[in-house]
Amino acid sequence: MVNKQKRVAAIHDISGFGRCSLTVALPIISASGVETVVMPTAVLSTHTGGISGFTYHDLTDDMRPITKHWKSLDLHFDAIYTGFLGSFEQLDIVVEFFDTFKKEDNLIVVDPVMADNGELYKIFTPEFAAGMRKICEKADIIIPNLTEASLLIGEDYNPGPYTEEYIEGMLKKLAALGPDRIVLTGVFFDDTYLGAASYDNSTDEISYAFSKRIPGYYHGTGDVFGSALVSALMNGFDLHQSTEIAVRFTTESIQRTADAKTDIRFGVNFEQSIPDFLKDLKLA
Ligand code: PXL
Repeated sequence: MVNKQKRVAAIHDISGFGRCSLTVALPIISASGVETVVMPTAVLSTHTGGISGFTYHDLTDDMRPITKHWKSLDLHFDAIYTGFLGSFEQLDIVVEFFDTFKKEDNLIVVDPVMADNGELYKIFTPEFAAGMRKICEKADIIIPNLTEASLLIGEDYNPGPYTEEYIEGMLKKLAALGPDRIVLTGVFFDDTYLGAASYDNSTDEISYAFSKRIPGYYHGTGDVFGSALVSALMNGFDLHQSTEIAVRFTTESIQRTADAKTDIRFGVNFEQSIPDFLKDLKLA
């Protein structure tokens, strides 16, 4: 049987070194058999998480012409996956992109990349956080961490451990912004396990996917997780199965990186998790 190949538009920055955003999304989604079309929002020498002296080239002015050109080619995307945006104006441009390419049968997946561990990334302002809410309102699925979730719903950050009641309240408040499905990362009820909660507003179903917590804050894991989630969804897995697959892939990548004692700022070794990931996706 011939399956029509899926195509995803990935809208993130490209940080040359440090394994996040497009240097993660492109290889992971492509490895899952999905064509990956990229719109870089900025070019940096490295990500901004704990590495000083990074270069930053903003690509805001290129994004409307790229959108226009893709529209002239009548491209269809099975999913639009957005992450790190490089300027305030890009929030409007992304909304225009959604309006141009949203169809009945495709998915808008927004990772509202802006904060972690209770803090906004240093290049973002509180106004940016308010703007990020606008693009989340247009999404079918959003994948915030708990810091981003608090910013989106305008509540103080709670560092955890959490209760099921708290997480379920967050999921429902996030769904009230507009997206039908939510995947919330960084969920833990005790010190042993860490994972994600998924919520489908149309069925009111909540599921959890956990794995053993590995100590340390590893950079870029949100992008590894989001890219794996999009890959699994595009390969026909449901939201809960996709969340489980993404948790496994991310945890395996973190574990290998921890075993190698790699600098936590250098991103995780997801590359060598790809064979197991493909088995999970039933592609190998
Ligand atoms: O992984 C999120 C991310 C993406 N892109 C850049 C970043 C970060 C997080 O710090 O700095 C440039």
